[in-house]
Amino acid sequence: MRYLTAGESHGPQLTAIIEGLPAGLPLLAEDINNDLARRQKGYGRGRRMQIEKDTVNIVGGVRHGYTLGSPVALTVENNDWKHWTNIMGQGPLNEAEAEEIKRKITNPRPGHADLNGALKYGHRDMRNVLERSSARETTVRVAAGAVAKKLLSQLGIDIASHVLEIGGVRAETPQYETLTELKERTEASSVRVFDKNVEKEMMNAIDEAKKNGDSIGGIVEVIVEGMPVGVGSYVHYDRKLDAKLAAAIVSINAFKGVEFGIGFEAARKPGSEVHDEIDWSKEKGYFRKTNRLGGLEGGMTTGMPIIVRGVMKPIPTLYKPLQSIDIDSKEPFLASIERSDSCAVPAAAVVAESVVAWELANALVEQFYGDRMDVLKASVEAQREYSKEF
Ligand code: EPS
Repeated sequence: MRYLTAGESHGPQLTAIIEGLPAGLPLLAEDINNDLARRQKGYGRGRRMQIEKDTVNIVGGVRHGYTLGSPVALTVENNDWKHWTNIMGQGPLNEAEAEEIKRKITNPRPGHADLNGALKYGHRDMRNVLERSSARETTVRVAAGAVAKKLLSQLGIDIASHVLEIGGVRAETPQYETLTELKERTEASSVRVFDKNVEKEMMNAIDEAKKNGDSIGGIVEVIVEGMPVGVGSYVHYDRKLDAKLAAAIVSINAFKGVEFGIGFEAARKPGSEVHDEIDWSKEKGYFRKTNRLGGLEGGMTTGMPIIVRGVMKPIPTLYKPLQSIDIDSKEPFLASIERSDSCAVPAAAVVAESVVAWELANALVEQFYGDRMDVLKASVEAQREYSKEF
């Protein structure tokens, strides 16, 4: 499968086209809208989220509640567009309009795509860069991820995400019985954290950053249960599932690093404390006694829960200015104030969950069968039985 997205942050809409989804997957707008609403929440978001109320239009590939096997097209309108019809209009401007909006953006924000993007595409008005590099685009990545999650749920695979760290405030590793418990507790938290003891502290850190005109980042974790064994491959670099997941996480705006299982801690421990011992039982088949490697060995799933973490840097759009250079005057200036979020880590957890869901759904469809949901289901089930009895 693959998908493309299009659309600018303050343009009329965002679009995703998904190609290669099996026919016969039940799919309703509400399956997607729930995740769009989750992405909009989170303490630390700016004013834009009060303007938007993201809902999806399914405009291709679905009939009477089921996918057809044809491309699935999804759109989400930008409510803010009505305030930007001149600045972001598609047609040429008349003289009066051009005069009204003549201010170009010539002052790149440190840490954003502005300057590199302007140099790459030759844009003297850096609005042409920032409109697309904006994290607004993650709206339709979450929409595509929600479709992937629906496919995973049909195969008995469950996924959750939560926040582990914000602005240096670290939560305890969550102790939960079921993913449902983890989901219910973290969804009820305004910073999407399981550990109640640090919730207020995280919110205070966000308030403090906001007060100082600054921004803060953090760490999010995605957990997936129910993947069959052997998804991905060891035979070639571009078929390793952990490599694909790592690329997906780092492709999220402002994400700078990835860990699986105990992650970077593995550098400080001997092999005997890193690798997971193998066991077998009649009910479960092969399993690991621990899950330090986060469900992935040799580029393939082990059947244990997949545990992936991503590091998000603080958002580079700051009220507190950093030095930059105006590309017209070449004079130093203190970077401009744009409307921004002081912390988007809770929302980014939902984005991380979505991109992980996409990679896993894609790997399953590629490996087991891609045309029909019933055949895909039977094929995944057969693999589960096979690996139990192997
Ligand atoms: C963003 C800047 C803000 C954020 C935006 C990402 O938008 P605006 O420029 O309209 O104030 O709210 O995030 C979203 C719109 C979203 O849907 O997540 C940026 O510069 O990346």
